[in-house]
Amino acid sequence: MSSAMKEAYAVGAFNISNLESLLAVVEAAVEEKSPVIVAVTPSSIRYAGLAFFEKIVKTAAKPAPVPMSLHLDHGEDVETASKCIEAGFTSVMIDGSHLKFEGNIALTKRVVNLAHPKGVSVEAELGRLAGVEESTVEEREAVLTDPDAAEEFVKRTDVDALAVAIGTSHGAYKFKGEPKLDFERLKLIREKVGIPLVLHGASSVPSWIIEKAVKYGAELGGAKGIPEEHIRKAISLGIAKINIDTDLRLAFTATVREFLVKSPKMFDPRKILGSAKEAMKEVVKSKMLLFRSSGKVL
Ligand code: PH4
Ligand code: ZN
Repeated sequence: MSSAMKEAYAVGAFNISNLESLLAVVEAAVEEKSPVIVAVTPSSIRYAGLAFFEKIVKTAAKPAPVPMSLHLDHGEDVETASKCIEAGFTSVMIDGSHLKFEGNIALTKRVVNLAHPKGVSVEAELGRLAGVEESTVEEREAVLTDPDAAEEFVKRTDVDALAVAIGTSHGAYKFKGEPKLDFERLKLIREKVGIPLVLHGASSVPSWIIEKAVKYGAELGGAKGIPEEHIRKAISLGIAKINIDTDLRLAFTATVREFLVKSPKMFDPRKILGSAKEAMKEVVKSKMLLFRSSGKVL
């Protein structure tokens, strides 16, 4: 991520929850010659088990001619982070963003102390990923990352990457009106914080995917994401890691719906899920081009 920061590109962190999403991410990274971060959350770990992800990601990463790291996304507690460190994850996020400043520092510091001796890097989050478009100035200040607090947080915790809140949120319904991010705030944070900055909730919710899903029966009225020009600007202002989950989920859903309608006689899961894998792979490849991480592996 440090070279991403210097060269003004970002590495994508793509959430996986099954074999097909992993294959999509790995194949895209190999074809795009791009470094990639494979991310799993505690809810995915509850779904399929830590050992499953550890084994399939390591198996896929070994022969891959590109750097692939395995990352815990939104780690909830020291125990989960510790299990992932022991299992050989390359980085872990500890998300203390729901805690008060001192509580977040204390939790993050505990994970840093466990991770660093094992060579595992740590991402933390300051500020909350909540929609702020209809908030008052006071409410926005309570939710978005304060640049001075970010500086102090990084100094006191020794984290390796910091997720910042500048107006993005998770999921497919990020804005009711015009998508707006607080780029001034991002600029100030960048001036005060020297480590890589991370943008969560960065899916663009492409209209072509929504239209396909809706055509085949999905109900997704009002879905809206982060415009691609906002992503370019965020990278130019110092974002070096970008998290994407929703766009892969949408591509999966739209494609499975279309496939089942168009091929009513098909009942081979490899064909059904294989079509979804191809669609997710195209999304990942387009993100790598957008983030300018394509072609970075010589
Ligand atoms: N993430 C993904 C979080 C997914 O518990 P869970 O597996 O549902 O959590 O960290 C993101 O930042 C994704 O952003 P996006 O929704 O805009 O893709
Ligand atoms: Zn996130």
